[in-house]
Formats: sequence, C-alpha cells, structure tokens
Amino acid sequence: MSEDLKTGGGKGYLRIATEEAFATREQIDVFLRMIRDGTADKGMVSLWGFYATSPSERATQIMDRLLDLGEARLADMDATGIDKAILALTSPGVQPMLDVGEAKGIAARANDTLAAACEKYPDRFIGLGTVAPQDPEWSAAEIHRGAKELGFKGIQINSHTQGEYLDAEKFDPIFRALSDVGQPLYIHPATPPDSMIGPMIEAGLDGAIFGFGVETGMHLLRLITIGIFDKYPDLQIMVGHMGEALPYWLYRLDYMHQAGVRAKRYERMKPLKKTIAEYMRSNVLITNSGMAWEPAIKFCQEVVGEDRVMYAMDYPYQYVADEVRAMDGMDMSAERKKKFFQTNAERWFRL
Ligand code: 1DF
Ligand code: MN
Repeated sequence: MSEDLKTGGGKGYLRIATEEAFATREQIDVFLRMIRDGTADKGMVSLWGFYATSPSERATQIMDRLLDLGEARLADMDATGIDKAILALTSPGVQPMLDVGEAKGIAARANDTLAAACEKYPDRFIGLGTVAPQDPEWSAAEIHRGAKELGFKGIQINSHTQGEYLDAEKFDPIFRALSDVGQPLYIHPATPPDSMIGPMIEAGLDGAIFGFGVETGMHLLRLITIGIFDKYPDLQIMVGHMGEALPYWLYRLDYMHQAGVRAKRYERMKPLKKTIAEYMRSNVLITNSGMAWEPAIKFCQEVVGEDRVMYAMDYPYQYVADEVRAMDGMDMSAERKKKFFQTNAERWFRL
C-alpha cells in the first residue's frame, strides 16, 4: 500500500467508490452460451465476446477481478485507498437473457451472493440489487427483498432491456417499488441495442468509449421527458460517467425541449412541471466513474450542485491508482471534496 493512498480517512474523508462491478460465473456462462447459439445481440458479442474469451491481459485480469468478492478485491481496494465499494452485478446484468425464469434465478442468486459478501465485510462492501426487468412484477418484489432482507441500498439497471426503455408503462412496478422502499435507481450503461449499434460498432465505438454514454444518456432523457419525476417526485436516479454527457448538453436540451413542447411536435412530448435542468438539480445524481477529470467534475458540480456529484472508480474496468491521486489533488475546498468522496454517497445511498 502506498502511503498517500491509505484508507481510513487520513485525508479528511473516506473514499466511497459508487460504481463498482462484480460478476457471477453462471452469469458469464449464459453470456457465452448466447454468443455461441446466436441469441446474443451485437453488443453482447462485442463486449462479452471480448472480456470472457480474449487472452489479452486486460480481459483476463478483469474477469479474475470481477469474479472475486473477497480478499483479492479488498487488497486492490487497500492498494488504491478505497474505503468502501458500492457493488453491483456487472452490465448487462441478466437483462439480455431470453429465458426469463433463468434470468430471475441468476439475478436472485447474484443478489444472495452479494448480500453474503456485504455481510462478511460490512465496513467495506455495500450492495445494490439486480433485477430482471423482463418481469417487472418479480423485479418489484426483488426490490422489496433487497431493501428489507438483504440490506441493499438501491438497485442498478443496465439501461435498455432487449431494446426496451424504462419509460414504457409496463416497467412502472419497478418505480412503484423503489418509491415504496425509498431507494435510488442507478442506470448503468449497456451496449446499445441492435437498432442503434450499427454505425458505432463498425468504428469500434460501441462500448465504454462512446456507445455506452450515448445510449444511457438517451435513456435518462427518455425518462425525464416522459415525466417520471412528475409522477415520482422523490425518486433519485443516478448515472455514472459524469452524467453521460447530459450536463454539457443541458442548455440545448432545455431550449429544444421547450420549443418542441410548445409546437406540439411530438405526441409523446408533454409539458412538464420543471425544466430538464431543474430535474437534474432535484432528482438526478452523478458519479465520475471513468472520468477522473477535474474540469468535468467541477463543471458538473456547478451545473447540478455540489451535493449531487459523487466519486466512483468503476473497478475493475478502470482500476488506476493515479486517478485516485488526481482526485485527491483536485483544487477544491476541503468541504466540497469530502462531499464528493464521502458524504454525498452516505446521504443518497442512506448508508
Ligand atoms: C466497461 C466499462 C465495461 C464500464 C463495463 O461493464 C463497465 C468497459 C461491462 O470498459 O468495457 O461497467 N464502465 O462503466 O465504464
Ligand atoms: Mn461501470
């Protein structure tokens, strides 16, 4: 462990990493089966065809790290000064699985596995549940089980489910359940669906480099513009990667949204109680997963508020000690830095 990255709060804050991934062997095995039997979409072939079969150092190291919820992960956290990790089943969870019974079984067992790890290391691991949106009512029940029996602090959904987005009415039981238990939804990226991925994949831009952000930012915009926060005013939705670019777009989004609403250009686009910028400041939370970049973090703090921007490492996909050092070294007040690393996560995940 290097001296400057010790855990324990010596810098004046604990480092809580909020978008950290694990996998289960049976989850990865279904991905591999789907790739083999031709039922995987193009994004699955691209993403998991790489991580689960490539002999490259990146792929093999990430697979090993994803599958560990014990001492090796803790050693990696110690080596980079991560006090606590908020863990979720890696993208795309079980959402592409066509056999819904199988998907629910794998999700439930992943939740049990995660809960056991959190129970074993209660000072280090915090869990977000996984659901199978293919079955919204089951997912609602699993949200209740997660909150009441497993100690989870929210759920993660990996963007679209087989090309469907959460603004569809059929997914309402999921939002109802989150509202009942008072927990946040983390919308994590997935590779874009086949309907969207074509020109991205031909250029190698379908994954975390760009496709993830485009698709997930759009997902959040679909939810905002359908009025999800008018229906559920207390709902908090989290997104990573510095808000999936939406903060940078906010001015134009609001201008064009209002112009479109006034002109009644789209049947779906109804007047909302607030502007998109206002929802971003009241119902959206942003983490800096994959974006250890001071100017972007400060811009987000200015646009959505310093209480709404949280630290994330995105382990094991972006396990970089120097990025933690860069975040420690940001030119920012001690109070604001503590919010970023620690207290915002404690507040919004109710730790
Ligand atoms: C990648 C990046 C993969 C992130 C992820 O899950 C992921 C990647 C499969 O680099 O391929 O969560 N990320 O959030 O940036
Ligand atoms: Mn991630």
